[in-house]
Amino acid sequence: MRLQPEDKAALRDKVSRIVAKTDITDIHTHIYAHTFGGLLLWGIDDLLTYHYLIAETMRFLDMGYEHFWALPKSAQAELVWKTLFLDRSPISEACRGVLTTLEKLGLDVSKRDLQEYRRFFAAQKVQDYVDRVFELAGVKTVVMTNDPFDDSELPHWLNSDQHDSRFRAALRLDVLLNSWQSAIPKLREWGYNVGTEINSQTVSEVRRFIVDWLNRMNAVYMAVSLPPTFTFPEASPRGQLISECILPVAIETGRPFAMMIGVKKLTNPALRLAGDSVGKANIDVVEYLCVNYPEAKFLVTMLARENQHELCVAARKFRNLHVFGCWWFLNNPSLIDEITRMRLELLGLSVTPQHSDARVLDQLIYKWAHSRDIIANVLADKYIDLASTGWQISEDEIKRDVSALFGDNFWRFIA
Ligand code: HDL
Ligand code: ZN
Repeated sequence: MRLQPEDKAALRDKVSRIVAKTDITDIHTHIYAHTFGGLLLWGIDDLLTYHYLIAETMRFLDMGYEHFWALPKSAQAELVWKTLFLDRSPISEACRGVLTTLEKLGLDVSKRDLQEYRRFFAAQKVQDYVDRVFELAGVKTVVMTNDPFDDSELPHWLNSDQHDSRFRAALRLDVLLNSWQSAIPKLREWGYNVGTEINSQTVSEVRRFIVDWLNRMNAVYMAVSLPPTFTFPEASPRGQLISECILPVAIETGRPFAMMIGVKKLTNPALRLAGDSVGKANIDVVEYLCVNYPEAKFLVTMLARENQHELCVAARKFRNLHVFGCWWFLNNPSLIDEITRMRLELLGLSVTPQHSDARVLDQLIYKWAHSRDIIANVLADKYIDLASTGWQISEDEIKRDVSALFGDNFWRFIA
C-alpha cells in the first residue's frame, strides 16, 4: 500500500510531538541532587570543563597536561572556549551540546559572550535551576552513580537524610570489583571483617556490605564498568566477588547487575578522567552470565560499536538481559541513529535506547534534545514502514511505545 507523502509527514509530525513531550527516566547519569552540595556540577564553567571537551581541547594545545590541570577551573573553561569555540568552529557533539543548552536556556549564542553567559548562571538559584533543567530536558527521574568508596560522597549518605525523589541511586562497585586490594582497608574501617583471601567469612561480609548500601541508598541497581578483557568465570578477586557476592545478592534482592563493558581505563593517564579509551569486549561472557544465572537480571551496555550487533543478538536469546544506552563514545548522532535502528529492528520495543551519562546538570538539556530528535526520526521511519502495509497505529499506541522506551521498560525490568 503506497502511503501518500502528506500521510508520511503527518505521521512523522505526530511521532516527534509525542517524543518531544514524553517524560524520561534517565537510567545512568553522574549528576547529583542539590542536597549533595558541591558534587552537583552545573553552569557554563562546568559545562566547558567537561572531560570530553578537555580531551578535544588538548589536541590543539602544546601546553603540558599538568599545566592545564593546575589552572583554575575558570581559566580552563576560557581556554576550552577559545580553543574549540572561537579559534575554530564548535562542530563536535560535545561542543554542539554546550550551544544547544545555552540556546534552550534562552541565551543568545550568536553573541559568543562568555561573560554574559556567566552572569546568567551566577544569577540562578540552584534548587530552582534544577527544576528548570528537568523541565527543559523533559526528564522526570534520573539515576545517579553512587560510590560508597568515594570520600566526597560518603558523608552525604552517612549524615544527611535529605533527598530529592527525582534522583534515584545506583550502587557503583568499581572499587570493590576492580580494585579489591584498595577496597579491603576501607571495608575493615567500616566494620566489615574482610580479609585478602575471599573465603566464606569475607564473602558473607562483602554481601552484608552490598546489602547495607543497597538499603541505605534505596539503590535501583548495582553497577560496574568493566574492561574489554572482562571474562567470567575467572579465578580473580573480581571473578570470585561477582560469583560469590554480586550474583547471589542480585538474585536474593531482585536488583539488577548493570555491567558497562569495554572501557580501557587511563589509556592516556595524563588526561585523567578524559584519558579512558575503548576496546571490543567478548559477548560470550554476557551470554554465559545470562544462561547460567537465569534468575539474575542484567542491565548491559557496551562501549565498542563493534559489540552492538552481537549485544542485540544476545538480548534476543535472554529475557534477563536488558540492553540500554549509546554509551560515551557511542553517544554521537551518527552512532545513536545506527544503533537505535538496529535495536528496534532486532529487539522491537524491548530496550532502553538511551541514557545521558550527564556529569553536569545542564547537559540533560542537550543530551536529551539531541537524542529525542534521533529516536523520533528512527521511530517515525519504523511506523511509516508499518503504515505502508496498511497497519493502523493510534496516537495512544505511539504514546505507549515511546513511554516504554523512555523509562517504562526500565521500571518494569527492575520491578
Ligand atoms: O564509567 C562510567 O560510568 C562512564 O560513563 C564514565 O563515567 C565516563 O567518564 C563518562 O562520563 N562517560 O560518558
Ligand atoms: Zn557513566
